[in-house]
Amino acid sequence: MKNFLAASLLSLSSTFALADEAKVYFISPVDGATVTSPVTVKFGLTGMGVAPAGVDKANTGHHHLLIDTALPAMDKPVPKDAQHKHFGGGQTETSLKLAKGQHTLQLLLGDKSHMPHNPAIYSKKITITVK
Ligand SMILES: [Cu+2]
Repeated sequence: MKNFLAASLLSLSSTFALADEAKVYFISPVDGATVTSPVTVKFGLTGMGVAPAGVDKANTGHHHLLIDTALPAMDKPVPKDAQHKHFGGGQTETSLKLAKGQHTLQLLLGDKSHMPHNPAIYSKKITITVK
């Protein structure tokens, strides 16, 4: 009985560990894609839920799209400018106008106050070419 309990607890904790691994990623475009502007950008998220800014709910956040820029400071709210777009309404896609040439895109999840989570949840930085 004791062994059974220990085994159950073990499988329970490994389930939680998996659920903890939240991931944000681009559904489209894919890394290296050649696209035309406006670009439809779709955000994917697993292991967490999307909630609008201001909603205080555990394990949720909203998307930030970083355009042609590096990750911002992780101990401050995500900046809000042309290179840091907030999707505080809980949107999971956008239509993005970009000049011709190469651009980088990266997603960073933020909480109700636009703060990155701890640990921060961000996507791989992808490079696309607008023709
Ligand atoms: Cu935000």
